[in-house]
Amino acid sequence: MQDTEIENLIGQEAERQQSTLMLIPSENYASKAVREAVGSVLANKYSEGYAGKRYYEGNEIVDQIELLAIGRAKKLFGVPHANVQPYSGSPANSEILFALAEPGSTIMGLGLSSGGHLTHGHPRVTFSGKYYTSVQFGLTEEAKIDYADMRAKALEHKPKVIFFGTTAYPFILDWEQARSIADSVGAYLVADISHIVGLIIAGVHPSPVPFAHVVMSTTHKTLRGPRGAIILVTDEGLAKDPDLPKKIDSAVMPGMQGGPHNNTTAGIAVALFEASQLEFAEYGHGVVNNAKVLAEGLRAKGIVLVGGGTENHLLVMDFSGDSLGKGTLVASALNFAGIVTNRNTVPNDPSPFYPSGVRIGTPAITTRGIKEHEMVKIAEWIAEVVEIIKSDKLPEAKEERQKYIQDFKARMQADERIKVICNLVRDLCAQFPIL
Ligand code: DSN
Repeated sequence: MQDTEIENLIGQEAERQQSTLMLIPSENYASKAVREAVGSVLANKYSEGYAGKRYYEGNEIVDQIELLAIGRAKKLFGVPHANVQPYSGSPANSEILFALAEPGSTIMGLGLSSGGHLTHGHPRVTFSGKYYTSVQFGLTEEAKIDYADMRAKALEHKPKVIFFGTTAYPFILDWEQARSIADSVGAYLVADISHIVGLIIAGVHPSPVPFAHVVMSTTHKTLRGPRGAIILVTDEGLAKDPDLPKKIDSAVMPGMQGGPHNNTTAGIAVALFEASQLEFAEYGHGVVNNAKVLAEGLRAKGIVLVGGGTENHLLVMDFSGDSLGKGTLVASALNFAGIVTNRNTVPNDPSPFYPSGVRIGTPAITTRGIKEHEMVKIAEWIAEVVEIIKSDKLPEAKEERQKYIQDFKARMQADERIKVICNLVRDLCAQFPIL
C-alpha cells in the first residue's frame, strides 16, 4: 500500500481489535472469506437493476453472485423472496416503509429508550417519525415488552405498519403476539431481526418467519457478514399481498438506492453460507450462554441489570440508581481498561446523550472462542472498573459536563488500577487471536 497513513491507521485498528474486548452487541468479526469478498474486484462494477434486468452491460458474473446470495437467504430463512441489495439497516427500513405506507400514514414501533430503533418511528429525529405519523409503545415495570400497551395503541391509532424489533432488549420476542396485534388492525408486521438474526439461525431464538409479513436484518451483527442488509418477504407476506416482492424491490431500487454494492453482496453470500454450517448453531448457543454467565457475574457484584438479566446476546447495566448519566462515565472508563462497550439509555432515561446505562453483548467475543471461564473474569473486571469510579458523578449542569468528561478521561488514562485491568485484558485477548 502506498498510502502509508491509512495503512498505519488500519494496522492500529487491527491491533486495537486484537487487544481489546469487543463487547458492543452489534459488532462482530467477519471471517477472512467475507472480508476478501468485500475487498474484491466486485467493488469496481456498476449493476443497477436486478439479475437479468440491469441497466449496465457486463453483469453476467454479478448476476450469478446476487442470485446465489438470494437463493441462500431464501433457503436459510425459508422464505419465498429476498432482496440482498439494501446498503444497511436504516436504508432497508426506509425502503420497507416506502413500499408499505404512504407518507403521512401511521406507523408504530418500540420507543428508542425502551430498546427499539430510531427508524421504527422515532418521533423527532428520523424520516420515520418526520414523514410518517408515528406511535411508540414501551415496556412494562419489569422492563419487558408491554404487549397490552402495544395492542391498545394499535387499536387506537390503526397503524399501517408495525415494526417489531430491538437493539437493546435482553429478552425473547413474542412474534405470535405481535402478529395478532398487527392482525387486529390489518397492519403489516415487519420483524427487524438485525440484532438476533444469528440466534434465530442457530435456533436459540424463535423465528419471526411464520408470523411476520416482512423481515429485515442487517448482515454484520450476529450474522457475521459485511455491513449490509437483507429484506425478506415471507409466505405470510405473500398471502397478505402478492405484490409485496415487487413493492419491496422497487422501493429498494429505484425508490431509494442506486447500484448495489456487489462486493457486499458477495460478502453476504459468504456469510449466509457460513451461517448454514452446523458450527453456527454452536456459535449461537455460545453467544447466549456467555451473556448469561456475564449477567450472573455482574449481578453477583451488585450491578443492576435492566430487566434483571438476559435471554439473548446482550444485557444493559443500569446505573440510574447511582446517578443520572453515569453510563457515559462507565463506558468511557471501561474503554480505558480495554473493555469496549457503548453507553445506552435505560427505560425512561431522560437523555440519549448522557444516558444512565451501558449495553454489553457477547457476539464478537464468542466468535473469538471466549467461553464461560473467561466470562467470569470479564464480569469481575467490569465490576472492578465500576468500583474504581464509584464516586464519580456527571454534573447536572449541561455546560459543566464536557469539562468533567475531559478531566475524567485524563484521570482514567493515568489510573494505575485501570492499567492493571487493561493489561489483564490484553493478556486474555492474546490467547484468542482474531483471524
Ligand atoms: N447501530 C445499531 C446498534 O448498535 O444496535 C443499531 O442500528
